[in-house]
Amino acid sequence: MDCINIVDLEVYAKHGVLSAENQLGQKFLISASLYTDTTKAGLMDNLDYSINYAEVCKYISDYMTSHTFKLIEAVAENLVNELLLSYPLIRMITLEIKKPWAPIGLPLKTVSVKITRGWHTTYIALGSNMGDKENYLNDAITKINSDSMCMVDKASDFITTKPYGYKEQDDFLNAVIKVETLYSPMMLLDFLQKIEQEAQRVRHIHWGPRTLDLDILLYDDLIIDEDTLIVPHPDMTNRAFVLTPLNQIAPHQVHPVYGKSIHELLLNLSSQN
Ligand code: A4P
Ligand code: MG
Repeated sequence: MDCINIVDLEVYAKHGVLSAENQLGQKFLISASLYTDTTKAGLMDNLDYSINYAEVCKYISDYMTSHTFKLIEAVAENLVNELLLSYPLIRMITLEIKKPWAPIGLPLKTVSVKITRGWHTTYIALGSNMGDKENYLNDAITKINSDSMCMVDKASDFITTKPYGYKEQDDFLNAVIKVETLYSPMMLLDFLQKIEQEAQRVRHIHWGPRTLDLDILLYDDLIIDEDTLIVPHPDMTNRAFVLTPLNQIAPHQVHPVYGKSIHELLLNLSSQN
């Protein structure tokens, strides 16, 4: 991806663990790589299609001087989030904060923290088969979209489906949404589980009735195999109630394990049934 680089922007600010650092302040040097697509701005020679680096430098300088954190890790984490939220054209940032005057009682050139954060594309399956199903799905989409760390980019139609797995239960209403998020996969899972809990979801039977089920289907091209999170969702390729709405919004998306598009996976599944 294209990149706009800011190198060693100098700011006098008051971050540090020692109280002297918070009172007297010291010099910080900030470098930022702003990943974005510069093609349109380049072809049109028009700043409206790019990120104004003068504005970003002022933003960083103002942020550094109007906040006080103990750790430069915290400065970096918070500043990156604010930049990603304030400048929608930035897809990813690598930010380095150097502290050349770090008071450690020994000579050093500089100490720094460098982090990379950005927007990620994830697909989330929604399901409900209790109470006002449509309302549970709509409510969940509104909650996800209202969170500052998430933007719902696309939503499939809501489809009524016969129960898969445990059959002695009401029909489901299912959908899939495409979400741009700043959450890591684990943070996203926590966030979605909170929304499930708010829907008064109680778990009695595995694959049994539920007011709201939110499953992470895909997260970029990542393959995750942790105790509490498996991505891509391990059973998604066997589920028409997942592949049908996913195919509606992302037919050409490639499954990172099988290397096949969602459209192909749906055709395979249909031919088996
Ligand atoms: N977990 C692991 N990976 C993921 C992931 N990618 N996304 C863990 C979300 N969670 C993931 O899930 C149990 C645990 O899975 C979570 O705590 C998380 O750490 P759960 O939803 O709390 O429990 P569950 O519902 O009993 O099991 P599960 O496997 O989530 O059920 P499913 O797979 O969601 O299936 N038929 C139709 N037609 N439509 C449906 O929507 N849904 C189910 C439930 C069954 N039949 C259905 C439908
Ligand atoms: Mg689930």
